[in-house]
Amino acid sequence: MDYTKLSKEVSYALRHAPWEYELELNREGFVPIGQLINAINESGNYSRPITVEDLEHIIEISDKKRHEIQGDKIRALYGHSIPMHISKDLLVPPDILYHGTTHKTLDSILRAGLKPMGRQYVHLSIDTDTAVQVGKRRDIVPVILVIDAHKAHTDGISFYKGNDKVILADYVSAKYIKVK
Ligand code: HQG
Repeated sequence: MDYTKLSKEVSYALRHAPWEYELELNREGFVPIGQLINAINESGNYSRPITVEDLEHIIEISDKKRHEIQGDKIRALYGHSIPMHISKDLLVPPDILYHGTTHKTLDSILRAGLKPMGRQYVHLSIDTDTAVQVGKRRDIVPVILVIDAHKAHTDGISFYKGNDKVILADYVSAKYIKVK
């Protein structure tokens, strides 16, 4: 079983294109596991039909906690780009958060702030290691931004839970952002 391929397909279905799998996400982004399994198995893309144990396995072995199973439902914890708004739980952020990005986008971010771009939320990291990992997807030596989350939160900006390393926001104004 190609678990990397399966994890990517689950992310694609739950974050970006549930309609291609005839799935309807609830407001927290959950779908019935059985429906997701049936839809993936219809493609016949894997060496054998996938099972709920395979989905549990990709969550267990993944370096990032991307998906979550609750009872008979599964969801992506972050990353959504679908038009329907996924509701996330509010949290009080740590005082400082980080964001790893590219040199190319730095000027724009320092001018316009961090925007969700193609996704529903801005993705922030709880530590610099995570931010470096995020930024390295696009720049060999990423820029690490330091976010004054304490000040932003005090000013009334909402932060939401992604997973243990990822915190979400609707938008982060440039006034809370410094380059590390
Ligand atoms: C940038 C992955 C210009 C932003 C990761 C980023 C993460 C701006 C890009 C998760 C901008 C959007 C999300 C502005 C933001 N002007 N560029 N005003 N504001 N940007 O992929 O945070 O492996 O949508 O800096 O690890 O890179 O898929 O967001 O470079 O946790 O599970 O616009 O996706 O997780 O890129 O990554 P993305 P992201 P997975």
